[in-house]
Amino acid sequence: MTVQKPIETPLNIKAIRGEFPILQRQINSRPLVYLDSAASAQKPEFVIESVAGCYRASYANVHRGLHTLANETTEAFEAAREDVRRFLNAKSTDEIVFTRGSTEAINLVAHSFCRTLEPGDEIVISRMEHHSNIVPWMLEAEARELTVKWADVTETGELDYEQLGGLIGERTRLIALAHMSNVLGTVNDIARIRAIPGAGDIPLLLDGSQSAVHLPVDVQALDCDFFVFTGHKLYGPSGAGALYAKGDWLDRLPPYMGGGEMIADVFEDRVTFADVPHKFEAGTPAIADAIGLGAAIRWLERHDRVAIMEHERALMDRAMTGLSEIDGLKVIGTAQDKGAIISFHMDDAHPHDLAQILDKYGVAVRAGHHCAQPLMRRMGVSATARASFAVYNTIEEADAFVDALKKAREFLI
Ligand code: ALA
Repeated sequence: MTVQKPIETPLNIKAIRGEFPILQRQINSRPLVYLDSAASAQKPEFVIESVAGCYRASYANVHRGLHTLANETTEAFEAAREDVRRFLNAKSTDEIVFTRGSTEAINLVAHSFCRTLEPGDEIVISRMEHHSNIVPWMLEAEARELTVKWADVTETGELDYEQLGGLIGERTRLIALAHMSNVLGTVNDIARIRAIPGAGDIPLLLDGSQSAVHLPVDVQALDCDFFVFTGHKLYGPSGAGALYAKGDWLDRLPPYMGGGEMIADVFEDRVTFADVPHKFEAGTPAIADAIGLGAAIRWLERHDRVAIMEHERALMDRAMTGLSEIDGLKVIGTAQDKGAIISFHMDDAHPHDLAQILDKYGVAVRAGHHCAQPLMRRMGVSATARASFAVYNTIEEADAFVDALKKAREFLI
């Protein structure tokens, strides 16, 4: 076991861990070391109870009924919208749409925004995007004769800001980028992107799936037009996420899905729409999950966001130091500003084999292309293994991960 100095943090990590029942599990007769939170984080009792409590004690459909349960549930659902607003520092709850997650939120913007464009208009994305911030734009580009332009990524896994600047032109209608890469951990410099000549006035969508978890986020300070995130990575339930759309964007855009709840009146020859944000929330939403997302936010707000970020980065640094001692191990993504995600490969060992061997030691990591094939190609790999850290991880777990990898190396190489 590598012996290093303990990490100092004002957070009571032991108490935090105690709130996550699943972290008590043993995997293959060893304590679970859960390093796959970038894929989906575990849930504290407070969130579990909020979802269960909704079904147990106060559940009905929202915005429709006039009975007590319908009113209580609508109140809890709208309170969760206020939780999202406060969490992102949006100006108004009218800027917040509940979605199933980031993917649905980006599809919503892609569909509605691109309907306002002309053939030949351009969307700028980057090679470090998750497929959820690639495919929706490609689908729209094909349907509407738009062009998708690709910002490049450097060897260390940073955005090539200069090349990105060269993509901005008269036909650029939107820039859509990850705020923090799910593979590299790179945190993109949004102020720098805004400062690129011509880019400051172009609508900007940020995929906050990772950043909302790992960084304090303020959509007004970021000056983005759209920001999306998902609940299941934020210690909340799967099936609920949110879209932030600045100011009057939601008023200006046509709806995404049609159905109940999003209408004002339906006639045989025309439809008028509900006020925002309801215009974008067709059908019965994921009621209990949205309420659980609000609970996850309130749970997270009990802790200092900067302290969480520093704790996670200290764990990452500790693991990175350990990994640097392993022959043939290469970390993909070494940006200056990097959140607590480490993607790596080891000589010729297949990342899937690495993940399976780590699992034998109770260590859960993800392996594969991480829904980012253009990035894999750019970095010259077909897959990586990925360890991602969360607030509940400990220094002992960072060490256990490195030790398990050393054993995997002895076994595989
Ligand atoms: N988007 C999730 C990940 O990066 C699933 O693993």
